[in-house]
Amino acid sequence: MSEYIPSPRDWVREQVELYESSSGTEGTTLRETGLPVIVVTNIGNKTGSIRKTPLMKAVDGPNYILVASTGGAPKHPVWYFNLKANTSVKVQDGPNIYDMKVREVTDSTERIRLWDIAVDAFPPYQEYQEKTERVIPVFLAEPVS
Ligand code: F42
Repeated sequence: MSEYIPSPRDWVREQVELYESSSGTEGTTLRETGLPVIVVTNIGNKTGSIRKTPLMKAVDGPNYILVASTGGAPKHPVWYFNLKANTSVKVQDGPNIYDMKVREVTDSTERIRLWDIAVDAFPPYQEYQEKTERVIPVFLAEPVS
């Protein structure tokens, strides 16, 4: 069993702690926005340790759209590389936890469709894309049957 290493960012670590300790009934929104958040458990691509990454909730049927925006920062978040290296994740959505497989969406038609759903769910993604040179990666997490 790998070790869990919490996020070095206080507000992120505290959100994960509250989310998990309340079994997904508290800490489930992004601060004052009231918009829903999921927690994606992933494996560190160098350490092999367990990482827990809160992300905005955007869904396409049973699938979750994961947007590697980090507020429009110039570099991809580290979890992007974790998901590229280890595609098995757990997604906690409120009280429900799902085993899922992720893939980066590279097909442009599919990406546009999923990006639009994600922006509807969390409009600041569009501003984040406008403020960074990189194309913000989009993953689709699909249930493992
Ligand atoms: N981030 C997003 O990108 N999109 C969102 O929709 C989003 C929503 C959101 C909602 C609530 C919330 O609390 C946070 C939210 N965030 C969102 C922020 C998100 O949770 C991450 O904190 C953010 O994207 C930064 O991710 P990061 O993976 O770059 O995190 C850094 C700070 C981090 O934890 N770094 C670790 C560290 O110790 O510095 C490394 C973690 C790691 O995975 N290490 C790897 C390993 O092997 O263990 C190796 C690292 C390497 O060099 O490859």
